[in-house]
Amino acid sequence: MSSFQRAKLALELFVRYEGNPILTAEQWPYPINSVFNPGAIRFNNQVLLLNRVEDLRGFSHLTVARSGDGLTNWQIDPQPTMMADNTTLEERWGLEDPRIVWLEEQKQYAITYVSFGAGGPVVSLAITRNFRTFARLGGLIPPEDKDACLMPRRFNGRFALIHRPIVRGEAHIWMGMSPDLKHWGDHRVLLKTRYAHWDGARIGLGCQPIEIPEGWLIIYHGVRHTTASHLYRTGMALLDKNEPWRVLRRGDEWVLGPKTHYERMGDVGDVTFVTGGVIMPNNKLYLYYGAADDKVAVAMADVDKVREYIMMCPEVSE
Ligand code: BMA
Repeated sequence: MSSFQRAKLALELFVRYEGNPILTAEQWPYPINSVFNPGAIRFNNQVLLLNRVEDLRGFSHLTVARSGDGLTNWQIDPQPTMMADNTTLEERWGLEDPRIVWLEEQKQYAITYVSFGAGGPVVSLAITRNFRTFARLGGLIPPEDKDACLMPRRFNGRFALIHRPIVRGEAHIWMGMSPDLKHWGDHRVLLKTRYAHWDGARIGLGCQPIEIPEGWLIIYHGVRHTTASHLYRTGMALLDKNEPWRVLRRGDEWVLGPKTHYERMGDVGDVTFVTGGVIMPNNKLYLYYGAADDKVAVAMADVDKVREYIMMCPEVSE
């Protein structure tokens, strides 16, 4: 398989839903500026999106929208589902970019989101059974940190968190371990930015890690700075199933990037920012993403083709 053939597969892997964008500010039951970067999960035989909604002060909160087919007839909660707790320093300026995962042991959903407070953006954890009431477990690792998700189960007795701290101005993807979801250690870099590539300036986790027979599929965003804008695109990597701190493969090319008018124009143009992934009963992977930081869109791929693609990607040697 030549690199041209693989690049062709990468280009054709994800197909945008023709009804995109699926959620916009105009549809909202109360006045807002924008809706984008949703966490996504299957819940009660529906697709549930926990959307980042920006109000007219520029602060964000989270609101649920549900749909049977994950594409149409979205039922949006009439009020914000999860508001920032303005009495805390941590959540002073809002809640952003949630990722959702089902914790197998706790039988609850874990939501990692960015709390935007005086100390800078920090990753916070909330737990829920029903997406109506949320137990807040607070900030996990000191700021500046974003783009985080828990793995759904323990490895060698410990929980694993994928996250994106800024260290010495560098924005790589890290993994930390914890026995109790409170104390974190054994921090290590999983994936680094790649100089001069599409993911050379910054990277961060996209949606929750997705378990496939070959390991954990990682969808991540990469940023390229140009004279005109910051291009936010999406690529893939594969982690070992039992030792997810080991990166097995990483794609050279991106698989989704700003092309359509709704991705190129908006509050922040040239952004595709994946935050939710759902495997549907038809064996398709639906990726939910913020388009230009003001609307929600979805792109779909055959899970078998995604697996074929990632196994064609170069192996990563440690
Ligand atoms: C990142 C995050 C996202 C946003 C993206 C593009 O740093 O803040 O919320 O979608 O930038 O503007």
